Amino acid sequence: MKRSYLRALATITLLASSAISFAQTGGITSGTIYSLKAKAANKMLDVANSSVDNGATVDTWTDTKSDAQRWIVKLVKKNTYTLTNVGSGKLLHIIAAPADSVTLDQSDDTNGDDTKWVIVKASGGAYILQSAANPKFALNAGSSVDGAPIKLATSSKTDAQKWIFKKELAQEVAPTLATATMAFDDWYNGYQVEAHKGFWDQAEMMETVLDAYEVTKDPKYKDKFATLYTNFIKNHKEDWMYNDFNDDITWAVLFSVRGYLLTGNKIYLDKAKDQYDKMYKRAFNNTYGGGLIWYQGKTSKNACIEGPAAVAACYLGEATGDSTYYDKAIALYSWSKIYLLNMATGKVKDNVDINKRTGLLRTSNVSFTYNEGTFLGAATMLYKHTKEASYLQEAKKIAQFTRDSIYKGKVMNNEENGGDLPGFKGIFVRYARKYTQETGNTDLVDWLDLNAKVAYNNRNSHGIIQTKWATRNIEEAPKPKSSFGPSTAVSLLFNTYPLKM
Ligand code: 7K2
Repeated sequence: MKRSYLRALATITLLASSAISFAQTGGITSGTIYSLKAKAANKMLDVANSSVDNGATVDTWTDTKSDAQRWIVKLVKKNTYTLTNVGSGKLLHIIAAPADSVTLDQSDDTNGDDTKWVIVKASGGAYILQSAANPKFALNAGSSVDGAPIKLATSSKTDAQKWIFKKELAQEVAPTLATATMAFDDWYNGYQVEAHKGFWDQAEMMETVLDAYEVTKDPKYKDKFATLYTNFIKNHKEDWMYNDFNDDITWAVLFSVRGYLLTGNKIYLDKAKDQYDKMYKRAFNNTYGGGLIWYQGKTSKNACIEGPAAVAACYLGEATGDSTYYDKAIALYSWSKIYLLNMATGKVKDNVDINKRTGLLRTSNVSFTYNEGTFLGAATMLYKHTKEASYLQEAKKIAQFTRDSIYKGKVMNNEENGGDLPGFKGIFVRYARKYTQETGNTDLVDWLDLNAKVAYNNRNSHGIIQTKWATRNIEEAPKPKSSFGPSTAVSLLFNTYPLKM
């Protein structure tokens, strides 16, 4: 069982055993997990965006079975309780002295009355929660709109102030196998991924299926991959060279070569080798000193081709025993260090191109997580192959840049706009897993676990998690249009389980 799950159980047991000496409100069992549904609004008492931070707003939301909607109710004095959010471990708290319209947030235990609630039994199996700081004011759900903040209001005993308590069982805290499996099924079936006809997005979703197989070894994922592979060839033919995006070819090479390494099916290897070799031949030139062009006929050389092509070459070297593939990987990586990789910071810049007016080279300063991801992977694989410590140091730089500079140690919550961007983070976490497992460096583990836990708690009622992992999925019906963005959390959940060694 996962450590975080055990920790949650231990907290509940501790809370259950502590309070027995005061009179309890009838029907409420101290130490039990409850969900609270607002009677009039018919929505759950919820921590906004499943935040784990002090000060996060408490609102109402559709029932998504999230731990952000579950509360451990603990008796602290006569008929008076604290409510601890299961997702965050923080307490239901008023942000100011009780008055009409004072809002609620979650907070560490203040030991004051601002985190204590007098629970009064009302009619129809419901309860009223009065602030212990001034019982004239009660918790009021004024709106049934998802995300409407809960406020205090003068006690009226109307349905807006009635809450239906329901006992809930402790559930697993992501990342665990069960949470990853549920997220996979809801995504895969909900979007009919097998019928999707995309090229590079489909390629990366096929990698997510391979992640599930790699981590679980459950043959059902191998079978799904076989179906996806057949469909991919049906949709995009045996020879992909009609596609001018060299990166597209390379993403598809990645699922092919990994498909071989994980299943032993030689057809996948033959495809990977054939398409990689053709891609490399047409994409490599000596402008700017080397590297692959991103798109046939254009002049830019982009991290989104150099990184995947270096990783694919390492996999091909591993799969074929042909060391010239590793030579290619080393050459692409070394060339990328001139223009794209800032090894002082760990940042991976998007592309280098010629300025047609000045004739000088210009490196784009923007960075995207998939590029940090593939170069983290390339550095890890080249370290494993060469045993040169500089690769390990560089991998660590890229990993820590992503965690600390891009995300400040918080949950990854961006790249939501556009067709391609929403899929990027799923690629990063794939290589974050590889880095962790193959180098033994644990510097990303706690951060990735936090990402997995919060992302899972932000799923909608269809079990779909959008690409902004720290934001509750507001798209209840219909769910987010594209399957690619929601695939990233599936990648996250499998690639973080079980990451600890
Ligand atoms: O400019 C490139 C790349 O450098 C940049 O990171 C992204 C940002 O945009 C393009 S890459 C987008 C392509 C990915 N490969 C498949 C193509 O269909 C797609 O346009 O988004």
